[in-house]
Amino acid sequence: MKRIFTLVNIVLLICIAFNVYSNNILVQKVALTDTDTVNKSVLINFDLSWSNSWRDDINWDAAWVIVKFKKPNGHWGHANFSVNGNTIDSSNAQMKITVPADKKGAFIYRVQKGNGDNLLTKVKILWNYGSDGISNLSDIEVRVFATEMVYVPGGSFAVGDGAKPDGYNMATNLRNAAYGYEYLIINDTLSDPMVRTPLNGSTSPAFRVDGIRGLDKNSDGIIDNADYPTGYKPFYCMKYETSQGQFADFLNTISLDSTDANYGQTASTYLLILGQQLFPVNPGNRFTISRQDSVFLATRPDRACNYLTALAKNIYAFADWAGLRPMSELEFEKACRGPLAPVAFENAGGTFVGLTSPPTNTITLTLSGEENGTETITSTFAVPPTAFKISGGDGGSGPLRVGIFATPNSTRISSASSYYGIQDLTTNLSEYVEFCVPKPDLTYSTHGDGYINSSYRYTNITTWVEETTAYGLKSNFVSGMYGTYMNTDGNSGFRGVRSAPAEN
Ligand SMILES: [Ca+2]
Ligand SMILES: [Ca+2]
Ligand SMILES: [Ca+2]
Repeated sequence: MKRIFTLVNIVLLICIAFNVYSNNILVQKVALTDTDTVNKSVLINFDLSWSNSWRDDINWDAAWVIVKFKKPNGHWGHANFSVNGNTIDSSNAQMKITVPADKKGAFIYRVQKGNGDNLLTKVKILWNYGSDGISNLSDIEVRVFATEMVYVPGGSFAVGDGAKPDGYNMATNLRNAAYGYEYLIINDTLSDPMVRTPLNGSTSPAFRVDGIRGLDKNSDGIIDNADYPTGYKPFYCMKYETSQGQFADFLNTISLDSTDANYGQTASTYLLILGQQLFPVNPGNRFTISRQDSVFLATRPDRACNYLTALAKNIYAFADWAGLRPMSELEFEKACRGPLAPVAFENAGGTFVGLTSPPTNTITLTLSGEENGTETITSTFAVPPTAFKISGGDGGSGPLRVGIFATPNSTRISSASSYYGIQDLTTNLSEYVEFCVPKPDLTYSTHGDGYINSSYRYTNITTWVEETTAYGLKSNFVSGMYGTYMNTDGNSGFRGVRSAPAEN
């Protein structure tokens, strides 16, 4: 038996502060100042705050900030930031602003170890508006969006958890091609051959992964996708699932590229048409976004957004709009367990889930308080994504407030928080990630540019989209997932990632 468990670099106890991870990032006091009409630049000013930020020996959290602007003709655009000239007037912690080379947004994060609430005043981001086709700023509307992300550092990790697919939320998994269901290590050399084994169906051709050099699709020792997101390379992952408030923000500021065939229509027309197309046909399951005239409104903005699917393609559209990208299944496993050794049938909290058949919907969760973002849940364990009944709050069956299982007293196990402090990876909604077989074309360096497409794909990044089997749903296990992406139910969600900028 080939046990290579010791090749995992670090096995540490978790020392991230698992305090309250409420989705309370806040942007206030947005203003434009210091307009330079010659060079066509302006400072976008805003205050930014979020709770329970940290930086420790392992990693840190960050805000990912993007700006959408509305031209006098009503069309929304995506602001490209300047890499230099960005500052923060005042902060209770030493912070850094990093704008990646594609200029699509800014990461703001601690540069020194510490934890607590971040209170940043007069964050100033330099926007070269001339480069975005704006000649003057009169009648420009600007909206600043921020989402919490978590840095997942580079390094070795394990893929697969040694468990045989059991049919319950694990219809397929990755395993060592030569050794039963044994897991593999992804490091800076070419891995052993691995395969995807479905519960019913044929095992995939073997492939190999080199953490740095990329993906060998056919296991012949020659790398075929050198830019594959292997999980070994560092990336930022959204701390929470996309919320209904975030998805409504997206629907309200859809940006079409000026070269798009439908750009000639009035902006309000394509906003309505595209927004409606990206919307569930028969929403239920605690989905609260509705269209009121030309505005999409979420009455429960902190609740995770369901009906996000590879089938409806709204996950690509959202990732493109946000300047992010989908996550590979290798990155998902890395984000969950970090460098720790796998546990069979474990969840993101690192423990055996203990469920090999679907819990019946007789499980009832009790919510306390109005569901306005402050509600809490009575549960001694983080409940996996499944159909359960909710008593209290709005009742029904469906997604909860993002991060609800993390409380001041919760542990990594009780809240199923990941090794890196990412929330709800194996709880709340199931989430779409891209398989590394059979469609291994995702690339580490390709991110959304802020503009979506009016075509049926909704994104111009064709390597994200596959019509048949490229995406699977991660449910309650770190390893393994549903074997198909053809799922449009009310229990599927999404979170985006972004590869770490060169400067960090
Ligand atoms: Ca090859
Ligand atoms: Ca989830
Ligand atoms: Ca795009």
